[in-house]
Amino acid sequence: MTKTIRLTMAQALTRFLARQMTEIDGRKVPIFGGVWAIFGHGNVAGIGEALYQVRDELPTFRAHNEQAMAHAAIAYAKANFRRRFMAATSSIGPGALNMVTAAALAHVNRLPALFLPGDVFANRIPDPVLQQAEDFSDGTATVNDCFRPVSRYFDRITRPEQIIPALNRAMQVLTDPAECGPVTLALCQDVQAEAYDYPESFFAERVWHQRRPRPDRKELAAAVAALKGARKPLVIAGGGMLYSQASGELAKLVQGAGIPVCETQGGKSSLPDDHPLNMAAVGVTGTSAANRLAEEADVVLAVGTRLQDFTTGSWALFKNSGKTIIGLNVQPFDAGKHQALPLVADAAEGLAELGAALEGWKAPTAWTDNAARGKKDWQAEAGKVTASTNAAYPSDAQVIGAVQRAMGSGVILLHAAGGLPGELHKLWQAGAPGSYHAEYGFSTMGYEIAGGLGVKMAKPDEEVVVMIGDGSYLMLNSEIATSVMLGLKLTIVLLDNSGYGCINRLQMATGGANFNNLLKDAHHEVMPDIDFAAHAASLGAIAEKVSSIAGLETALAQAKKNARTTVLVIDTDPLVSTEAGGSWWDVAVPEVSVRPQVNAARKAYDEKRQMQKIGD
Ligand SMILES: Cc1ncc(C[n+]2csc(CCOP(=O)(O)OP(=O)(O)O)c2C)c(N)n1
Ligand SMILES: [Mg+2]
Repeated sequence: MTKTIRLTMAQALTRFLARQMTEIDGRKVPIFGGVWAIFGHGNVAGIGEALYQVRDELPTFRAHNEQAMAHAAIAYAKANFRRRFMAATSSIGPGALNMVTAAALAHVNRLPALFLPGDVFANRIPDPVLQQAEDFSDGTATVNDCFRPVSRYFDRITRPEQIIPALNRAMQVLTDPAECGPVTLALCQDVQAEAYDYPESFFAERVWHQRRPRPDRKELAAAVAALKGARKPLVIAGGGMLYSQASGELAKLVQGAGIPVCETQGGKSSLPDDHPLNMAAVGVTGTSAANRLAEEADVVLAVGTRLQDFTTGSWALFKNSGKTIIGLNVQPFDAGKHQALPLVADAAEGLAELGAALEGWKAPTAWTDNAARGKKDWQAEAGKVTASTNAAYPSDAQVIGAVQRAMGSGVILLHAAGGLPGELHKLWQAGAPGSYHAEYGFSTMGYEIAGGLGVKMAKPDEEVVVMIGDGSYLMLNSEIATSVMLGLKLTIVLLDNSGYGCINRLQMATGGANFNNLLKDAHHEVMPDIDFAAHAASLGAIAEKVSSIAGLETALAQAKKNARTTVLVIDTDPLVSTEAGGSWWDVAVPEVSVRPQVNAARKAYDEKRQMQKIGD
């Protein structure tokens, strides 16, 4: 007879999560690094009690905002190259909905996270309960249905035994490199507390390993033939390269064949910045070294990338109309984009097999030498814009230079939104794989600080540096207090340009009037004068406002020694960004306007659109 154990659904769930393991560097560790929780009536009695029971094996962490705690969970998974992840549980209603944006972030970035929002009563007896959104026409709809389009797997648990197949499916999705993304299990409040006789075997320890599919023979042969015919080959390294930990295979292939490499935001640090074949950032925020090659490339090996518009310059960057794209991707959806020759495989496996098949073949040396010259030119340009200055309002690039000089390439640098992503993509000299952590798939303002916290949980021995604008800081800063509380030190560099600087620049570039972006251009009775250092200090951080680039470097040297989260604030110029490098980006300009500046911008826009290519 099957041995069973009588548990509530919530107890079964937490016990199951605690028994899921993985192996990292030959060591068995829990695959869930813990559970983030903010309790309310929808989860405190059920999941809350159950988490308490397993607190030694599966720690629970308390946060201040559900979106932020989910950001931390997602960043934890990214920093672990998707080998380990976390869960996040909320009450019903606002707590649950606060996590929806984060679920979308994980969905876009293909990152695993388990969302466990509380849900309404399955028995419907006390309806409507506090925070229940009643639907006039659909008795089954709850606010948690908002998770459906942003979850790779969604389920609502309305009976305790449903958790068995649901958790089985959840683990499949969380650990599958192709399907990987957020899983939402909406947990009806009454069902969390309901008991069932669960088979004991359900709670047996299980060790999960990352699947590494190898390429199909025909697809491999077609890709090899295309590469052997190339005169101007180029590799694009995307985030999948890092998730697959394929840097060694990449270096071997490109060094053997003399193929230059460029990197997306997600793929930056696939090769160290100083690798001679690394042209670094590609696309809208790319280096001139990478983009001039992208314009000419005849065979583009796109590895682990979604080919989003920032990478392709809205499909105006790759100008060689006879080009072939090879999509080396573990997910067929991505591998076949834009008529690419698909090469469906794990990046490391695919690169290793390509490397073996290409042994002895070399790209024309003129092409490889041309790449090396471009890299030298770019480094000279980058050196100029990041050099130290006495300017009262330095540029973002000058602040980046200071952070790089003070912290080196050995830190983990994190950013997400504002002007910084573009500047850092171009200018940051990344070190080891994973040392550059960009959330630029969803570019979520407010990811930065909570994301830094998640990275620090994953890599407690690393120095984590968060770079953030004043706008993102004001949107979501509360987890500074959590970082202090948990003893997880971050160094946060806050660039205060008094507003949404990058959107103001975009507004001007599209002919718009300066309107509603910088604080001075927004409706106000009193011009805000926010004391960010005082604010950060009130949350428990060590905080200082510096008044110069040199002052920032001194303060960063001290921050390195601090044991507690440190916030350094510096005023910056909202109008300056790095002109060098870059490529066109499709942002639709109004066809009709009373503003001549808009009409001029539209004319230029129509001309630029002629460069866009679809299907060739
Ligand atoms: C949640 C969210 N809302 C809006 C945007 C659109 N957006 C992108 S950058 C930006 C301004 C960011 O301001 P700040 O953090 O001060 O950086 P800056 O542009 O000044 O460098 C806005 C509003 C976004 N990316 N995310
Ligand atoms: Mg700003």
